[in-house]
Amino acid sequence: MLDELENWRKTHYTKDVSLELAEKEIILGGWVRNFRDLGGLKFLNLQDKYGERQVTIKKGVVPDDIFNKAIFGYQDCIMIKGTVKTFNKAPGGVEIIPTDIKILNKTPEKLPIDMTGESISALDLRLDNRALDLRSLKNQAIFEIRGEILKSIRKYLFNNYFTEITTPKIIGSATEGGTELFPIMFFDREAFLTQSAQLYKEQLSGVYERVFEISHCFRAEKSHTKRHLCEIFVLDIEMAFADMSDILRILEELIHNVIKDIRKNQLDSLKLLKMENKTLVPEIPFPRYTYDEIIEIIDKKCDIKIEWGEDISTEAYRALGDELPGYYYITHWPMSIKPFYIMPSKDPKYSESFDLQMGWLELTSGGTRVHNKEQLITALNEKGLNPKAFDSHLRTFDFGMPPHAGVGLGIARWLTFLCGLEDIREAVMYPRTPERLTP
Ligand code: AMO
Repeated sequence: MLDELENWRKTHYTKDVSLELAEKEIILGGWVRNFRDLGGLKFLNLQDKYGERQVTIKKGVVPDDIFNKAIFGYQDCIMIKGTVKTFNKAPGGVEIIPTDIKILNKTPEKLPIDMTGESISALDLRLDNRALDLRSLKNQAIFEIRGEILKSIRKYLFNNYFTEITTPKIIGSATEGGTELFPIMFFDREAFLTQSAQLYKEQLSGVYERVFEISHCFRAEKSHTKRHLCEIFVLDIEMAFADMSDILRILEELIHNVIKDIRKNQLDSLKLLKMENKTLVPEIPFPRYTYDEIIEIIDKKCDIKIEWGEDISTEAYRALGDELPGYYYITHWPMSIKPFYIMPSKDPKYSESFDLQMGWLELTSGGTRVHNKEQLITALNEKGLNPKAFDSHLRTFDFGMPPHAGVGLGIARWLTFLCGLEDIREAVMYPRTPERLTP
């Protein structure tokens, strides 16, 4: 028989149960992380969204009916009413001696994945059971850090006169060139899921001057790497009356500030992930290398040849990461491998574009944009795109579009790195990859 919630309400989260509450009566609610029955003594680790506390159930100390009722399965959903006692060896330096218990929901005898923290189940199995898996202390730490990143990004950008925008995710035609789009039915017409807020954020930089959006984008790439997803969450920034150099400065200051906030507000999460000595506040400005300098480093130091004009291969990035392990910029990429909206350099072989790298990992791309309509139409034609398909976008360039520049940063890529994770899927609550559509 399961208990009813009735008028029981949590008085605290586990993290708030500290020595100051000694001898006070509290109500906690959560799940059974661990349960050991030693005969006359039972130990229960109750976890909630913020961590865990120990509940000690000793025969003769707790009422007999409560002692007898205290038989739990892993991840049973329970509430405990009890008194806080000082106990050095327990998490938080306290234990709870129960006066009453509610068992609100039971779990099967055997859970599909390990939830005690003693072993780590295979990632695919964990993802199959994600809502359960997300309760692990490691996942709690990862997603607390993610929350801090988003909060801190907003804080920094609002303090710097940016306006938060939201742009459509259902679009009528390609944003970035027609490839990698997911088609959908929009009533009786074909439409697409957006692959980037690019065009809308450019348009809105001509309205609100400094804009940002943090939102989903969709990439129909059949990539099977540890850094590619089909549904991504991207920070998009766009600034008017600015060029690439302004974005380089804003972005490094943002990264610097966000990591400072993570260390200030989420040090325990970093510690749980054993990243407290690795995820350090980086010095700014970040080193800047041109594409030409980078392919030379890859050639001279890594002994890998990149033909001028080619993208940098994964193998070359991996080797480069050994040479340049921190944050650094790669600027002035060949125009031939950049999208139509990127401004060519004075020497038009090159472009006013950049990537922010973290070692081997690409975190962002961005650059100065073309703001002249005729030049943009020429660029579309040169990339083999039909300017007619961009008609409504191009029209906005008739009405005084300012010079502008911007950047897009993949949140999950950055989180993967900040938390020292192996696979980007670990940095997303419900990842979408070519194989995974559920849960
Ligand atoms: P880009 O296509 O480089 O640029 O995307 C921006 C950033 O998003 C992340 N990202 C991905 N992360 C996981 N899986 C993927 N499949 C994936 N694709 C991209 C990366 C990448 O750096 N409109 C431009 C940005 C701009 O110029 O402002 C754009 O979308 O971290």
